[in-house]
Amino acid sequence: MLVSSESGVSRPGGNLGLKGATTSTAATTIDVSQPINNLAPGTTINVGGYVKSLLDAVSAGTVTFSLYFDDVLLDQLVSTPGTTKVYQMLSSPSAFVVTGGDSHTLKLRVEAAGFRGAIFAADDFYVIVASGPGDVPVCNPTPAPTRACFSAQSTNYVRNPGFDNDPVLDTAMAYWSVSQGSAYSTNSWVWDYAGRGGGNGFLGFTIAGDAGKVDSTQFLKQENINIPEGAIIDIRGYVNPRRASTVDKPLSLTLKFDNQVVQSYTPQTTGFTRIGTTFGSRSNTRVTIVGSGPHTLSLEVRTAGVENADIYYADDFEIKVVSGPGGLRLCPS
Ligand SMILES: [Ca+2]
Ligand SMILES: [Ca+2]
Repeated sequence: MLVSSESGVSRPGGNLGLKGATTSTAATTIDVSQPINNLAPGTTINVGGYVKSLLDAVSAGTVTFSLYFDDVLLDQLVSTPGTTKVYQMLSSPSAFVVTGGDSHTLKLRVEAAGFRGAIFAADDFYVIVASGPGDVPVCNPTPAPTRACFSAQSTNYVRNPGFDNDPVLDTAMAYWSVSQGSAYSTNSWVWDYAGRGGGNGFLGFTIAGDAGKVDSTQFLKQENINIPEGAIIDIRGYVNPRRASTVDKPLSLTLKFDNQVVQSYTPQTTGFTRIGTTFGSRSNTRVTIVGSGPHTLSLEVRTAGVENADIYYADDFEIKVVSGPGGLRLCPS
C-alpha cells in the first residue's frame, strides 16, 4: 500500500488528508500510527478520527478500518458500497482510561483486499483529554465529537415516490407539485402508462399549436423533506425522455436538491434512465445537505420546439441518507 498526503481527500477545514492506494488486488494491511506522549496513567481520553473508503460502489473489494490506542481496539468500520467515498467517524465508544506509562500510540490499521488503486482516505484524528488522573477536571476543556449514531429513516425520504395513490390524500400526485412555463399543458399529471415498467408515472406534455413550441421549463417538485444539515444523501429518480435533444428542439432534464444540481441529462435517445448521485458506475458525487431545511427535490425539464407531444415520463424517486451530520455513522437498523 502506498500512502501520501494529498489535497483532494481532505475533510472541510483543512488542505490535506491521508490517501492510501494499493498496487495489487492481494490482501494487504497498513498501520498508520503516531506516538502520543505525556499522558499519565489514569488520564481519561476521547480518541477518534475520520476515514472513508475510496472504492467504486460496484467494487467487490472491501476496506476495514480499525482504530487502536496502545493496541486496544476502540472501533472498527467495514466499508460498504452505500458508504464509499463518504467520511465516517471512527472513535472510542466512551472515554478511554490510559494505562501503562506516559508514552502511548494512536494507530489506524487499514486492511484491504480485492481492489487495486486508491482505496482509502483518513483525516482529522484527535486525542482529547476528558479528565486527568483521579478524575481531575480539565482546565478549559475541549469538547470531543460525540459518538452518537444517526437514526436515518429506513424508508425512502421521498413520499409517494412512484406516483401511486396516497391513501391519506387520495391522489396519485400526493406530496408533489408542478409549476411550468407556457408550452406545458396544465394537464401534465400522473398517467397510468407513464411509470417505469408500466403503471403510474408522471407525464409532462405540451399543448397544441405554436404556443406549445415556446421554450419552457416544467418543475416537478417535492417539498418539506426534513434531513439535518451536514448529512450526506444519495438521491435518484428515473426519467424517460420521449425524444432526443437536438439543436433546434432542445430537451434537458435536471435533478436538483434545493439549489444543488445533482445531474443534468441531455438525452440522445428515449427510454427510462436513472438520474442522480453515485450508484453503480456513475461518478456523480453525493449531496451534502446545506441549511436547516425543510428541503426540496426538483426535476426541471426544459423543452422547446415540439408541440402537442409527450415530453417525458418520471417515476421512482429515492432519497437515502448515507451519513449523518459530522460523519456520524448510521445506527444499525
Ligand atoms: Ca485535512
Ligand atoms: Ca410508478
